[in-house]
Amino acid sequence: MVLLVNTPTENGSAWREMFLKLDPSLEVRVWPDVGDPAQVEVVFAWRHQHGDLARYPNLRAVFSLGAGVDGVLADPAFPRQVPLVRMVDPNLGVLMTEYVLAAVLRHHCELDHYQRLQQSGRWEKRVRPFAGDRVVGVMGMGELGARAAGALVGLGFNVRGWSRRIRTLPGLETFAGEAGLTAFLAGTQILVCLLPLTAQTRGILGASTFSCMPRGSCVVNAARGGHLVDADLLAALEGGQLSGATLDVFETEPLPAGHAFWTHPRILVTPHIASVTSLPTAAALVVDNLKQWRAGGALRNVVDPDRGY
Ligand code: NDP
Ligand code: OXD
Repeated sequence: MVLLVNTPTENGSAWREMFLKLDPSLEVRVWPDVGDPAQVEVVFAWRHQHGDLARYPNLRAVFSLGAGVDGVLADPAFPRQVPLVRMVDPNLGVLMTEYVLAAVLRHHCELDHYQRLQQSGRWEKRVRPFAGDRVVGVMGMGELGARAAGALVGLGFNVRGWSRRIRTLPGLETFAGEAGLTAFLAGTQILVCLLPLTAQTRGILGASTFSCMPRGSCVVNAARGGHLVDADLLAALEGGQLSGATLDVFETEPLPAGHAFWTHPRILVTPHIASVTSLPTAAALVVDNLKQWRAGGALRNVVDPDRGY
C-alpha cells in the first residue's frame, strides 16, 4: 500500500520514518515526491495544498494529522466519497486539558489583571470567588471538550457543557443545540471553545454570544480562528462586556504582524500550541487503523463530511 505524507508545514520525513518503523510493509512517500500518482492509495494530510487531492485517481482514504478536519473539507478537490479519518489520540486530550486548565485558572485567579498592575507598580488585592462559584462553559463536548470539562469539575468549578446532541457527563450540567445555547451562555463567566469549525459553528464567538454572557466574562478559544469574530471580540473588550481572552488559534496563522491581538492588554496570544499531535503515538494509531482496515475491518474515526466533523 502506498501512503503519501502530505504535511508541508511538518517534518514529513520524520512521519515517514515512523510509519516505516511501525509497518515496514507500507511504501511511504513524502509530498512533493509523489512518484506515480496512480499508485497513491492513502494520503496523510495536514495543511496540504488545496487541489492536490484531485491528482490521485486510486485514492482510498485520507487521514488527518490533526483532530480538526476543516482544512481538508475546505479543499474543493477533496473527494467526498473517500473516507476521511481524523486524529483521535488520548494524548491530544491530555495536552488540551492542560491548556484549558491553565487558561481558565489564569482568568479565574485574575493573573492577567495582576500582570497589568505589576506593570504600573501597584500592590492592590482583590478577593476572588471560590471555584464552585465560577461558572465555566465548555462549547464542544467531544474527545477534547469532555475531558477538559471533567478536569475542571475535578478542580471544583461549576462546569456546564454544550454540544449538538445532549450529553450526560458526571458533575456537570449539559445543554444542546440552538435551543440550549442561550441558557448555556447565561451565567457562563469563562467560555471555552472546543468546537470543530463547520458552517454552523463559524463565527459563533461573536457579539450575539458575548451579549448573552454576564458582563466582564472571559473567552478561551483553543478550537479554530474561524470561530471568533475578531472585531466583535475587540469591541466586547473595549466596552467591558468581556474582560479578557486567551486565544490559541487565528483565522490567519501565524497571526499577521500588526494584528490588534498582538499588543492588546487583555488578550493572551499563543501560537496554536494548545495541543500538538504527538508523532509516535499518533503514527501508531494511524498504522493500527490501516492494518485493521487492510485486514477487512472498518476504519475508525471516520468523519461525516456533511456534518463537517
Ligand atoms: P469532536 O468531534 O470529538 O467533538 C466535537 C464536539 O463539538 C461534539 O461534542 C459535538 O457535538 C460538538 N459540536 C459540533 N458541532 C456543533 C454544533 N453545531 N453545535 C453544538 N455543538 C457542536 O472533536 P474534538 O474534541 O476531537 O476536537 C474539537 C476541535 O478542537 C477540533 O475540531 C479542532 O478544531 C480543535 N483542536 C485544536 C487544537 C489546538 O491545538 N488548538 C488541537 C486539537 C484540536 P456532539 O457531541 O453532539 O456530536
Ligand atoms: C488539530 C490541531 O486539529 O492541532 O489537531 O489544531
